[in-house]
Amino acid sequence: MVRIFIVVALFLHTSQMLAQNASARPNIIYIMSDDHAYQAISAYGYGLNQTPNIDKLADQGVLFNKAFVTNSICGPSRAVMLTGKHSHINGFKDNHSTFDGSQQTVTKLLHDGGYTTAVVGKWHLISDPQGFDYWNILPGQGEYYNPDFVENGVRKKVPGYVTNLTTDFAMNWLDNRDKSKPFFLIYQQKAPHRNWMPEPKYYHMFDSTKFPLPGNFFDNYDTRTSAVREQEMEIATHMHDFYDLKLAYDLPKEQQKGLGNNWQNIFNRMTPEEKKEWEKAYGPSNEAFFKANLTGKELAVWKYQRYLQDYLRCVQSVDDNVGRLMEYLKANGLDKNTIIIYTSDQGFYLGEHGWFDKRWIYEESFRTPLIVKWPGVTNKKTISNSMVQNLDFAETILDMAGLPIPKDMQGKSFAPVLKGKQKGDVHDALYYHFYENQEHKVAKHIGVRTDRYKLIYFYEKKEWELYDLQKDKSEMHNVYNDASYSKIREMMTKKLQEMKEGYKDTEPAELNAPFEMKTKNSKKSA
Ligand SMILES: [Ca+2]
Repeated sequence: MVRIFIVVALFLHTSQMLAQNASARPNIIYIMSDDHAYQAISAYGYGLNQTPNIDKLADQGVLFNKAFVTNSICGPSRAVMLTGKHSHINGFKDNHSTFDGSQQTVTKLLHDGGYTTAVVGKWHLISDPQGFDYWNILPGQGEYYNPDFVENGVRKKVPGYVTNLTTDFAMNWLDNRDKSKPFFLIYQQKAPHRNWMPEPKYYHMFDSTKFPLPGNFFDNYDTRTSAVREQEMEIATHMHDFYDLKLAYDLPKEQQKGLGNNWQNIFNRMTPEEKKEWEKAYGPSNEAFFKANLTGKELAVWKYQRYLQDYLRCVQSVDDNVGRLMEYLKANGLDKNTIIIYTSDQGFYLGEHGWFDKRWIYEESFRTPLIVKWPGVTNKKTISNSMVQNLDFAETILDMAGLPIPKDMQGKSFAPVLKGKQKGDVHDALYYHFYENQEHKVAKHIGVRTDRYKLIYFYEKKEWELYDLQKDKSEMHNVYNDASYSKIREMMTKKLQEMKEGYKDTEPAELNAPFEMKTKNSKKSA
């Protein structure tokens, strides 16, 4: 009798512990939109648009003002997030790479640690996802209208708008998941990636809005290196009339090449009814545009306005769908124990320096929005100025899940910042390396940013830039050759060298700074 009692008591004790553990371990939803600029989230205070649902996350979470990436482009950023390792270590350096899915990832560690795992939406790592109980991803960049999805290896065309469909698939998996385990869901929107095709209900949003031009929209790149002067990402010059600016529908055969062909294929995904609705929406303003016959600065400003209208329309659907997902969590009793991370794979230029796109270590593309809501931990709106990086995401997620962080990951958990236990910087300096120089002619570069200064080395061109961010937030004045900054230049060059070695980056082999660096030995002999 006593023995039976002990056995029953032990059983009850064990099952209680398991239940407690399960409830103590938070669910985690990692939301990453593609190319979502922090300037286009109203919680960041830029006033371009309203994102009430993302703002609600910030109302109960920590909004990071100084979150950065290591390599500002789609695939590489995703690989860094999954591995907690720089591009040269995880092997995915540019969008022409293929991710080695056999390596250690945060997903596999969570899965081994008792989580059920899924990824829906944008993936862009070429190889199939590994470590996920369920995956339903867009092939490549994905399409806005009636996109193909690949569900656990099976590809099919799905009618609908991509941003809504991604949420449908996420909620469907949540309904059908293994509910005995905590979950980790990677929910990644394609929007608002180029070529910015809005949901029909937003075709006329911002029709009468005149967006203010950034102060440096007509940047002439004075004091900057040839790397900057030779780029091809200016709104005025490098946007495509049909693919980017939607100034044509069906194109004549001879124009159906390059991005023209891309546009035609995208347009042809629409049903005849959808095409009619599209032409009705864009037709009158296109007609007015052709009549006006704009040139020079007026033409550049017109392109900027259309770019922002379409970009921000796409963002609106992203925000709606964050709202849908949050409502789902609440309705299913999951809101109290689910951590929400909202971020983008990098920042984006909304006309700053006259640009669209990303890639550079300059602030708009180096930075990324980051908001973390952790129920029971981050209960009121908090702004953090701690420097953190997407290199830290895997470590932070493992830390929040109560799992150990492998020693070979290169970032740091910023969970102490979320808990309010750490006020200072997570990093005193950040290292950056951009490799891809095919599209937009952005030269390869490495760089380091401290709280005040930024040093950039375009190593194939052997050109340097240095910025004092306290005096020059918009990075318009390269002070590399300014004698009053010679000590800073030396300090930052040493920092770059140290970080490059610390992270085991071997490219470029030498920094070849155009001045004699005082080493420890030369100081001694001096
Ligand atoms: Ca991206």
